[in-house]
Amino acid sequence: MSTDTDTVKPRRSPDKKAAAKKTAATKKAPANAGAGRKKAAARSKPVAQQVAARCEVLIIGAGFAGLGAAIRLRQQGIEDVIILERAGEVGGTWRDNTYPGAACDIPSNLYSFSFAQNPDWSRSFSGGPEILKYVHYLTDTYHLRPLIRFHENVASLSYDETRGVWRAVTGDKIFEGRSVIMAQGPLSNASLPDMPGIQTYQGHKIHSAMWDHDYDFTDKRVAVIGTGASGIQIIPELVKKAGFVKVFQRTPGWVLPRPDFQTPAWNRGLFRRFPASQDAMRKALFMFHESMALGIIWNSPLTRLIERIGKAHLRLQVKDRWLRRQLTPDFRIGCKRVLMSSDYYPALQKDNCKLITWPIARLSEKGIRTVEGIEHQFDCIVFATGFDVSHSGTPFPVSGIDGRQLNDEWSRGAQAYKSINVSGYPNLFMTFGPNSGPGHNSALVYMESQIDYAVRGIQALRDGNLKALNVKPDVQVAHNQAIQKRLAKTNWNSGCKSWYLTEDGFNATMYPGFATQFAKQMADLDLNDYELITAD
Ligand code: N01
Repeated sequence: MSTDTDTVKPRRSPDKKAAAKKTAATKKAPANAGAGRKKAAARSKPVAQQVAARCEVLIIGAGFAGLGAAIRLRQQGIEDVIILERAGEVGGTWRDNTYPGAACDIPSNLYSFSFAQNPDWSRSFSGGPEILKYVHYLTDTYHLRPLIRFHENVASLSYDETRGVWRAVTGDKIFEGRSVIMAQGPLSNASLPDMPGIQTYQGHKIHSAMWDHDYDFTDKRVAVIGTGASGIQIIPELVKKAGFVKVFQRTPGWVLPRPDFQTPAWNRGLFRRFPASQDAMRKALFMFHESMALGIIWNSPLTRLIERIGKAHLRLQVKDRWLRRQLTPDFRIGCKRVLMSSDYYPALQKDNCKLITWPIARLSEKGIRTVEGIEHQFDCIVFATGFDVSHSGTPFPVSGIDGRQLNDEWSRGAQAYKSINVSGYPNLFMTFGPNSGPGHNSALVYMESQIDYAVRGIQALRDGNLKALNVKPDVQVAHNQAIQKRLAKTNWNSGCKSWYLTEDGFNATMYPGFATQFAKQMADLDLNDYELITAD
């Protein structure tokens, strides 16, 4: 057995722990929470660091959202932009998730920016490396590198209301911006589960989002914990190499076939010569995914039809009745993220693969002990167990007017106005903010409309010579009441457990509607919804 040292450590932020305690109290999220503000303000008081740079717009994160925001800002003539990136390269999710088999489960023609389409996608569903190449293409084509400060990990963000300026504190520097676009991504913090014995295990540990490319899986005894979107992509690759793979499944998910094929050369030529043809393809894909919302988001006859397709896919690929039973989901399709794979079920049936459905009791020195008392011994455990999602907290302390802390206000579930602004935090724009998650369509479509909204807001500050735009609290409350009312009728809130929900079931993640509705809501920046604070 390998005795390599750990590659990742269990992570659970103290903020999140505190938030979890508070969430137990109630299911209803408050508009504002004042308690603890003074203490929190003191905590976040800037230390005596030097201001490294000032700019009009600070962007946090150089993934798809941050880079897209910088492109759109510049296209509107807003050039004074700094992007703070904690790593040494661009790419966010696609830089970090390099596990074997990483790919997107949304067609590439839709999983790209409408203003920077790529006619050369090699496959219908491109792999991680090709998506990362596209991110690099965006960075270089739009000359974004000079804007990026690499290795600047934002530790806190605070608003100086006297000056109307946001201060981002990184290790030993301060960056100031009149506006901030938070684009750090909702799934950027890999976390190992809080499993008993996780520190005891002496073998190799790898998290899906922090892959160890130096580890040789050849002939190794490998466990994969987790059968979500990451797990089902990793398993078919591991069974090709490892001695054996045991898959620890807690909840079987709905799996639909993934029609992945190589793009024919004529098709790429057509897209290059006639960009309108690619536009038309993108629109067709968009409308197809929109129609899926009727079955994925809401419970309808289409839900049953999609479930039938899922069951037929399972029946076609798995002949063993007992295995089929173990893989049959017991929740409504759409409640958790729908999985797309044509090679996951076949991989599970390879001679060197075994599905384990007994719950895990604990990790031991040599492997995993399941509740019926068996110890499974492994050289390596792969954790495809998901991320530390901040739906009831913020990735770093954010303090607004009067030192109010976003973490406190969100302790019972995050909420914002149109997913992008929060009252008391002027000129702060979020991408993938509360209730902007798509369940059926491309995340980039949602992201683009958020970016354009932020750009319009920043443009309004300029045009009106304003110091700040602060969304009115009552507008935010009314918006969220409507969102939660609509969410109550969706499949996400139909009773299963997923990363979309807080521990007490509050849905701070998903948008309860079509992507078209989301884009429509974001197309309209109504200044009446905001307190306009004029420049002195
Ligand atoms: O994480 P997940 P993921 N003991 O949270 C199990 C995006 N993504 O990394 O279902 C045992 O979905 C957990 O079990 P259960 C996409 O948005 C996109 O796979 O909670 N098992 C589950 O099976 C996705 O939704 C692509 O019962 C434990 C799994 O681990 C998001 O990333 C590709 C456990 C976690 O599944 C996250 O996906 C990949 C425990 N203690 C990811 N803790 C695309 O293709 C957790 N599990 C675009």
